[in-house]
Amino acid sequence: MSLTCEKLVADNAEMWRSATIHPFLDGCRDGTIRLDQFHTWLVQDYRFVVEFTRFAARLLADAPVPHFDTLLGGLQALQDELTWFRAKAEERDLDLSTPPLPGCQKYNAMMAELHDAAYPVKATAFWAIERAYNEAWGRLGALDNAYGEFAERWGNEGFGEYVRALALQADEALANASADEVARATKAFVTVADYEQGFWQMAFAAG
Ligand code: MP5
Repeated sequence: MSLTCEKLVADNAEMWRSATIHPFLDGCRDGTIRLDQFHTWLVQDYRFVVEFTRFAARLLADAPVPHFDTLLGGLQALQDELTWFRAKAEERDLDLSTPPLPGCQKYNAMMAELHDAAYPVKATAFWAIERAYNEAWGRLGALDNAYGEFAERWGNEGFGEYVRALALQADEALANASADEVARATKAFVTVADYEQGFWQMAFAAG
C-alpha cells in the first residue's frame, strides 16, 4: 500500500501533537497570551505566508491539470490572506518589514529548498502546512475574545474541506511516486511538524 497523508499523521502522532497543541494556542483560547507574544506571531506569520505563497506557485507549476482547481482556489485565498494580514498589522500598528526570526527563517528556507523537489514531495509538504494550522486553530473552537477571528480563519469548515482536498491530491501523487520521492515526502512532513512546533515556541518565547 502506498504512503498516505493519514498514515504520515498516524506514524508521527507525538510530533504532530506538538506541532498543533502549544501553550501559545492555549493562551489565545484563554485570553492569557501577552500582546508582545501575539504580535510576534502575527508579524512572523505574515513573513511566512509571503514565502508560502511562492511555494504555492511552484506547486501549481508542477501540478497535473486536474489538481489546478483546488490549488488556484488556494492561491486566491492567499491573496485575501495577505491583504488581511496587512489590515491586522495596521490595526495594531505593527511593522511587517520586521526581519524574520530564526524559527521563521529556517521554515522559509525549507520551503525555498523544496521549490525544485518532485511534485509528490511538494504536495505532501503543502498539505501538511495547511493541515497543521487547520488542526491547531480548529481545536480551539469558537472563541469569544480578540483571537476568535484568528481561530475562525484556519479552523472553519470550508478550510477543513480544502485541507482534505489537498490530502486527496497528495495521496494520489504519492501513489505514483518513486521510493526516493516517498522517503523525501516523509522527511518533509517530519520537518514541517518540527518547524510548526518551533514557530509557536518562537512566538511564545518573545519578549
Ligand atoms: C500556516 C501559516 C498556514 N500561516 N503559518 C504557519 C507557520 N504554518 C502554516 O498557511 P496559510 O497560508 O495561512 O493557510
